[in-house]
Amino acid sequence: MEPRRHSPDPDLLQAEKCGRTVQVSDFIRYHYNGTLLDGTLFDSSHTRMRTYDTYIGIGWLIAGMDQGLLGMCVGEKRIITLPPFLGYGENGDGSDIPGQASLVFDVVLLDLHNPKDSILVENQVIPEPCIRKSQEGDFMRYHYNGTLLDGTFFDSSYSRNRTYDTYVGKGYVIAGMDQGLLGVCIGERRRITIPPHLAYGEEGTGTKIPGSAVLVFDIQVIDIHNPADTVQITSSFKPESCSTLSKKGDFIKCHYNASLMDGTHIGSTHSYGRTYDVVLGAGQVVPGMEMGLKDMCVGEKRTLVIPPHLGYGERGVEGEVPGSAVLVFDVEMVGLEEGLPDGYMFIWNSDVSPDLFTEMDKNKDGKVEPSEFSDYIVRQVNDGKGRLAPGFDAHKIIENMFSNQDRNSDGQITADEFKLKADESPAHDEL
Ligand SMILES: [Ca+2]
Ligand SMILES: [Ca+2]
Repeated sequence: MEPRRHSPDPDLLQAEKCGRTVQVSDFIRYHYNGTLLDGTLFDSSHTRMRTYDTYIGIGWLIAGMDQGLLGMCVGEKRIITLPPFLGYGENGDGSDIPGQASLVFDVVLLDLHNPKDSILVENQVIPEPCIRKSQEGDFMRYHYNGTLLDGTFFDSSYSRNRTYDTYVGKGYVIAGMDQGLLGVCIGERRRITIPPHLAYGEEGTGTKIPGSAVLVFDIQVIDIHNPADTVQITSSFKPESCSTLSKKGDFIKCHYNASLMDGTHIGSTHSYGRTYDVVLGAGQVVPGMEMGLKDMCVGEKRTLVIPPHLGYGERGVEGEVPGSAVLVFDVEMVGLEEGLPDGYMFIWNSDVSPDLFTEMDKNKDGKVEPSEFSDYIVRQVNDGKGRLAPGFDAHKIIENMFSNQDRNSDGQITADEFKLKADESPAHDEL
């Protein structure tokens, strides 16, 4: 007599329904109530509050269970009835099960794997085009939902509202995840099913992941970068005349839209209602932006992909940019004012007057006061005879120029102080 199964579907139909059924040499975790034919309960995994975990089909179980559990799907319930010779035979188990007892097991299968399993990748949704696939050593930000094989939830990055961030292929995450995160596109979704020997093993972890549990992660990749990445610059539009290119010291005006790699909007000059004004090379913006705005002409449009080490780093910007995020800037340069040569804050456009000091000393008292100095420089700039470095506060520059000339810092420049400065400076210095 075979053990009778009161399961509606034959194994084959079950496999079609659930994808995988219990086979000989699999490892399974299940709950059961064991009763005699009269309904007397002799054993229950439920009352012990832990699953029964075992290999199947290789003699670890009584013969009737070794046969009766074959072909089950995870989540399936079965009632398996055994005759005594497939259970504990003529003598019973010596305590609760009498001799010649038929046994009834009410079983639900929770987990199933084989020690030979590797990870399983399925349910992939791959973006078109796939602009980048993760490689060993990359840094990835991703979201995940984690469940056990029977659907029991154990963890989710979505519920914390922040991505899980890690290096890939370097042993920072469980082995199965390290494998499953390789070759994944930015924006891709995939399900990674990980057997316990590539996850938390026989011990499990915490209160939610039992020993020998198979884990199922549904992940969504937000971004990928490598610490060796530089800024990626793609020019999407160049005006026909594009000869004057931005360089260090230039004062440029731009519009931009900023987003994360998954399209999340970060900010836009259009919504701020003003341009983004930058003196290149002055340390006013993150290094990636400095690099991305160089050699660009007015009217040009670019997309800049800035990795975090050239952007806002591991910390990000509170409430705006997540830590370690890759940023995407769609930039249009709308204005460029050429800067002064490196190190200069003021230059003469034409020849310097031979009698500067006298011209500056308007009230002819032999000293140049700050107001006389400032008035004079502003007039030269307005008349087109001199130029201040663009993008900075003109009053601050002029104040600095004055202090440089006022050697003894008494608030006025004498003819001697002025001469000293003029002697040691080549033409076209600050004054
Ligand atoms: Ca004076
Ligand atoms: Ca002085």
